[in-house]
Amino acid sequence: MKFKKVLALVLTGAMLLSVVGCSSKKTSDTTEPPATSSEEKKLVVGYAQLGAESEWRTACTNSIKGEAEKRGIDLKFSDAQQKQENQIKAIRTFIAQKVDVIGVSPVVESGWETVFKEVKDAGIPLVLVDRKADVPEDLYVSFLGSDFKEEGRKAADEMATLIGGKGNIVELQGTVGSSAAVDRQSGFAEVLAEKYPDIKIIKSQTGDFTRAKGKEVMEAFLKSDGENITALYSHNDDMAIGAIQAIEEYGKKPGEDIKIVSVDAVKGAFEAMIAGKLNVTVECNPLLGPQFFDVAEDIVAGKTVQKYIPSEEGVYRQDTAAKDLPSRKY
Ligand code: GZL
Repeated sequence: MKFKKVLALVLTGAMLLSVVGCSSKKTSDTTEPPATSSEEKKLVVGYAQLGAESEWRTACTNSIKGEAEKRGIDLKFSDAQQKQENQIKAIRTFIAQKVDVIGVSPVVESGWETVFKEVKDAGIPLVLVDRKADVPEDLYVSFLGSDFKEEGRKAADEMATLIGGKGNIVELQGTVGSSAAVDRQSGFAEVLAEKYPDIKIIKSQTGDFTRAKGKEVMEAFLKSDGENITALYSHNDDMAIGAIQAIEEYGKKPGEDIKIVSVDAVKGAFEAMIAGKLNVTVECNPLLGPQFFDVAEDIVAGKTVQKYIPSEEGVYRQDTAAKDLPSRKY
């Protein structure tokens, strides 16, 4: 009998110790500092990037990734290799992952309504970055990027100054159906129609924003109209740099025999201007990371954000390129 009593006492004590142990463990838990606010409130953002087609795009991607790292944001990033179906797949993955905010640079303007409705139905705020999409405004919270039409208008005025208001232009357009290409083309054409009747666009074709395609299309322009081309208007610097190679191989001097006005203001453009092969580049700011995550954090904090947040941009010319280059950030 005595043994049983002792055993019962020992077992009871052991049980009490284990409960206290847990509770002390629990109390030790409760005495531990709460998870750091960043762990509790770590923002999770999905970004559907369109590709890696140009220097500009690389700078944009680096800005997004660098800023996320700086802010301790959990960034889920995808590169669609310039295919809309890949961007749509990425957006659906972000929905399944229940991210806090989705950012997207739409490769083209059309074909987004269905998937953007899925994002809205999932209660996830959507931010358009860099390029626009042709959807009802209630499907996205904010668009941050450049006024591409204004870039086209600036390029036309620069072109007119360069060639004395008269001449034949060939045009390298960006990706077919992209807001950047659509608006840079219309802004340029609008100003020619309004102010420069003696400047004619004799050929216009897409180079898909890449150096390789820009060179290929410029070769075709030179083959058909080589002795009749006054100047080139290129929707981005990468295609202009490709065209420069084609013009040299054809036996003419880019920037002299054929003037060149381009868009983006990436480092490669400044190097070409310093070499006298490019005349003007209209800036298009790719460093959108800080603005994008400001918007994402404001949305999550319940603040009101602007529907359209324009980028600040300038124009850069050959005569100041050597002075400007050292301070360029992309
Ligand atoms: C413009 C951006 C364009 C750049 C190109 O905001 O969408 O796409 O001008 C890039 O260099 O490929």
